[in-house]
Amino acid sequence: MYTLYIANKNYSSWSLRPWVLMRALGVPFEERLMLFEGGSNRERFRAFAPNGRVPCLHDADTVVWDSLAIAEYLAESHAAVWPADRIARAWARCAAAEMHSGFDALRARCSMTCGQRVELRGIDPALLADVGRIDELWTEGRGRFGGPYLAGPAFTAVDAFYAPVVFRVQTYDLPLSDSACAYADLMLAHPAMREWYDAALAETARDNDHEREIAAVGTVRADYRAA
Ligand SMILES: N[C@@H](CCC(=O)N[C@@H](CS)C(=O)NCC(=O)O)C(=O)O
Repeated sequence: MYTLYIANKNYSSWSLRPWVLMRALGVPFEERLMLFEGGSNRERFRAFAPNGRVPCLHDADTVVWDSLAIAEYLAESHAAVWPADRIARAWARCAAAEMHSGFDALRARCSMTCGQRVELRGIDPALLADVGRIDELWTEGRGRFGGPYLAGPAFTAVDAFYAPVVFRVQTYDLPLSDSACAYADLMLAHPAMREWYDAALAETARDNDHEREIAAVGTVRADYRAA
């Protein structure tokens, strides 16, 4: 049985990727939720991950400590992680890698907070460019591979990598085309996404660093999290 270490479901975008992938694919795992405690969590997290970060997957003695590496590790035993079609698989890997190594403005300005609705003070050109590229990718993938998911008929790792963006779209009401909005709606209705979202809303722990980051970029219009 796999063990997946993650952090607060409300905030931890990197944790969401392998969690939603494994849930959507029906891969059984035990979840260990480690709460953020303000400041750096790295020393505490080093108890289970050599880099002191979440997510981290344990499979007996094997430790895999990066979300993309986790997806690739799972793919060796679970064929459904990536699309079956070779061209769709290459595209899905590129799009997941692009998310893994880019979109700095989106990460910096729109920190994931599933349970809140935030009106941004403004959308600067760098953020607009990131949102535009996401729209382009989502529209291209669904157009090329027939949808409704990014690389074809099934939920695969590339959808898991964009799952945190879907929650950000909902939180910050990011400007997307109708086709990209339709994909976000599809993802928000997925049972694995709903399970994560419901658990995020039920969390009562708050991390001051995340809360400060969110308050700095906009006005919180609604907060659906448990008090
Ligand atoms: N490249 C890593 C990044 C993981 C990451 O940055 N995780 C953050 C939380 S979402 C973390 O553990 N931060 C702990 C800290 O810095 O205190 C991955 O893909 O897994």
